[in-house]
Amino acid sequence: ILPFDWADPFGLDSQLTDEERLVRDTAEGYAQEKLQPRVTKAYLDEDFDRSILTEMGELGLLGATIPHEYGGAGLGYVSYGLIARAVERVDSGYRSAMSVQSSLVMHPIHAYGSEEQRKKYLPGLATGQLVGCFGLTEPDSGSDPGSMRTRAAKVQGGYVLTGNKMWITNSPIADVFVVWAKSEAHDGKIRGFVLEKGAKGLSAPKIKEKLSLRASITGEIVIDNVEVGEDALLPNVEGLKGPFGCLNRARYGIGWGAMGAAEFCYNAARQYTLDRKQFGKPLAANQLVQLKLANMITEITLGLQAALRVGRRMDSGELVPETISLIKRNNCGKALDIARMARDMHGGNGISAEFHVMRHSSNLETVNTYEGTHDVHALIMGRAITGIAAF
Ligand code: TGC
Ligand code: FAD
Repeated sequence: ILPFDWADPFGLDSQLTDEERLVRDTAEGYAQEKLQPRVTKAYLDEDFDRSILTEMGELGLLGATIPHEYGGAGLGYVSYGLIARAVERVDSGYRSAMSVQSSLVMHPIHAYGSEEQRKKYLPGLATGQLVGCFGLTEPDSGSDPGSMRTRAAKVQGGYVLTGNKMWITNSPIADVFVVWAKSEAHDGKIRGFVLEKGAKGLSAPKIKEKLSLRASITGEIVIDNVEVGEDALLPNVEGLKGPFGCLNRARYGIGWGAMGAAEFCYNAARQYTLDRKQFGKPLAANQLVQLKLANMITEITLGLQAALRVGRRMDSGELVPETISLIKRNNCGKALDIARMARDMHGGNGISAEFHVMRHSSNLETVNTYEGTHDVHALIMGRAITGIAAF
């Protein structure tokens, strides 16, 4: 009989390879040493420090699954998930910056781009010299991206794009914009285009006064008759499966990341209730408190184990999108519950920035919404369960 490990009951650590443990230790070391000390000020000031992307790039944390020849680390999806978990343990906004760059910008350029596009953009994105963003959502098209209005008209030698994208992570600081538009030249089908900062008619105003994900920068993309050459089109994908193919990877990473935020909150609630005394004994001596801690670590353990299972399947070439919906939905929803509970267990201190739990809880409101809301992922699963699309 072995003792119960309150931090890792199922021994996740022992299920990792040496390489995965090394990646995890690198990401955790960076996140704790470099990100944790600056997150509170960044959050309060609603400021994203651009140099975080170059720091991550130096450590190989951007585009971790992209092959070496394009500047990536050539790692598997379990390693990518471990990076997301380590970074999101500090802040969901920092994980956002990493996952947009890796899964939503580098992945489509690698998977759907020409060799020229790969060589032109991927090495700079891998080092963080270039920042990327992914424009799918529009003011009137969120859960239903198929209703997008952004259009690409054909002109001689290229395209002219027009439209507005909304709620776009990293857009105000982006150099490279992967934008999805309905293309006249392709029967109105959705196609991906790579736009570059500085193009005439392209701007990305910042969305201010967010009450969630404040350490991440979010903006619009205003595309006002932006003219691009033929070489801006991602040649190798057509239709919504283009953006969804990227979202599969990013949603999977969020499944891990949300558990990192939840682990922070569980650890904080455990330590706080052990240290704080009321009625002459530690808060942790009360049955109600122990029940809450037991519920937290149960959901975290199951959520991490599920994320590991999905990652192992992806690494062996089995990608089942509905299983990604399962972990994205469940892990975000449970992490949000855990963060709210941890906030409650900290009493009045729980609302202070110093204790971090309310920041995590506010962040997880976004994480539970973006990349497909909690309910939309239930509908994706519902369609696979019943064969009936309910949206
Ligand atoms: P539907 O008919 O289901 O599918 C259209 C085409 O796409 C294919 N497809 C997929 N391909 C690959 N992976 C998947 N997961 C796929 N899901 C669908 C499908 O086979 C079909 O292909 P084809 O060849 O037949 O054309 O499309 P629908 O319009 O009915 O979709 C409905 C629904 C609900 C599934 C979908 O619209 C959805 O997922 N909505 C949520 C939108 C969303 O997730 N937006 C995310 C925006 S990006 C973002 O939030 C980034 S935040 C980043 C950060 O800061 O971390
Ligand atoms: P809506 O689709 O209007 O949904 C509103 C509510 O209705 C939700 O509760 C939803 O679950 C529910 N609903 C919708 N349809 C149905 C239905 N058929 N049945 C039942 N309920 C339904 N997008 C990008 O493209 N790139 C980014 O980088 C990006 N970053 C983001 C960063 C932040 C901080 C935020 C907040 C969002 C970001 N998004 C990004 C957008 C995000 O993906 C969308 O907000 C999300 O997909 C939901 O769309 P919506 O906000 O339009 O909500």
